[in-house]
Amino acid sequence: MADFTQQIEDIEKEIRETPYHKGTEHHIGKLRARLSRLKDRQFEGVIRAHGGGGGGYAVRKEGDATVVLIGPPSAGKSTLINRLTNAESKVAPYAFTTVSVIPGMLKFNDAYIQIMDVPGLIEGARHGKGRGKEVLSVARGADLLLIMTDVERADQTQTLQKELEEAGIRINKTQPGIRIDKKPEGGLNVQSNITQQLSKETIKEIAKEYGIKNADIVLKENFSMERLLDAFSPSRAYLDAIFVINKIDQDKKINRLPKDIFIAISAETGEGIDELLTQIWQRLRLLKIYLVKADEEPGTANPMITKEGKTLAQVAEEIGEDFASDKKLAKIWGPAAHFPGQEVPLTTKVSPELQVRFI
Ligand SMILES: Nc1nc2c(ncn2[C@@H]2O[C@H](COP(=O)(O)OP(=O)(O)OP(=O)(O)O)[C@@H](O)[C@H]2O)c(=O)[nH]1
Ligand SMILES: [Mg+2]
Repeated sequence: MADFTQQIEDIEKEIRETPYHKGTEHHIGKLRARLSRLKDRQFEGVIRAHGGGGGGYAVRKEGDATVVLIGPPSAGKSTLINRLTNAESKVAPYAFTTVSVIPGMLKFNDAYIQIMDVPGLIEGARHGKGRGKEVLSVARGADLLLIMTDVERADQTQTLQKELEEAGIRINKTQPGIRIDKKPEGGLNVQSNITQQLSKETIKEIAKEYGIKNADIVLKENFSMERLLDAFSPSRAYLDAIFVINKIDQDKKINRLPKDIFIAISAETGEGIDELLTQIWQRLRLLKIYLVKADEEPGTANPMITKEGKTLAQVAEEIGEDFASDKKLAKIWGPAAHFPGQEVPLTTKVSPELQVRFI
């Protein structure tokens, strides 16, 4: 495995020693981009050297969505998956009880939500500590992460988040608003309707470091340098996460933590689990709709799980290509219908409790 450590140190030193101002911004941008690429390559090297997500780690995604439990050893991840699903993951009062990925299935609101229990994550995971690199590669495939620690280690949340960030995983952030249309020639053309904090020169330098020499680049948000580097890095993952503090049965004071950030539970007694399930459902943006067949009255006979933002055309495609091929419109009932049986185009978005007949 190639070792980029020396190159990384050299660039970090140069960045430290270069004063940051308008005149040096493009140079620092170039260095930061180079650094970011080296770190990505170093991390990829670790993954390859350890066989990536393979070797018994890759577990097929199943169900309507996949949630991965991330936390330090002994946080109670296995206790939680055992409570929520049919899984029987070993629980014990010592670190690294779980040594592989244990999947379980949770049925909630007619949806099948796959939950994955994984080994504990510790600082230095991305360099291969513990089972870190495997855990991180499983995390990347999640639709939602539960970042979980316990009352005695509430401060570990930040360590975990930092470890994920260092491994290219962005938590509770949107995908960067950028469009890059590569061209065979003509250089770089940077456009934006939004005032940018970085100069065009800096943006171009960063693009070039990522091997983009000819392209139209449209920026749809005001990019910080950090965020722009992310936008050019192909290996970033943007994941939603819920922060969970377990074992509140041991320490009630933890209930004073800000409720909009943390959910406090006891995997052992079941306290807070209903609230957690509600949050999981909301954050996965799952929706339940009902299909109404041609010869049926509108009702709740055929529930289907789908996701916020999908159109009726996409829902029809999911039912089947043959089914979708001759459908032009839909009739809808339920909260979103202006009147029962309203005809709508297939570009209409799904909404909760929608009853729909494709015609
Ligand atoms: N008091 C209390 N103890 C708990 C709770 N949840 C888990 N535990 C205990 O904490 C210890 C560790 O639980 P596990 O579920 O094995 O933790 P884990 O996160 O899967 O640990 P690793 O597999 O080592 O990463 C066990 O002794 C559990 O009984 C809880 O809500 N309250
Ligand atoms: Mg475990």
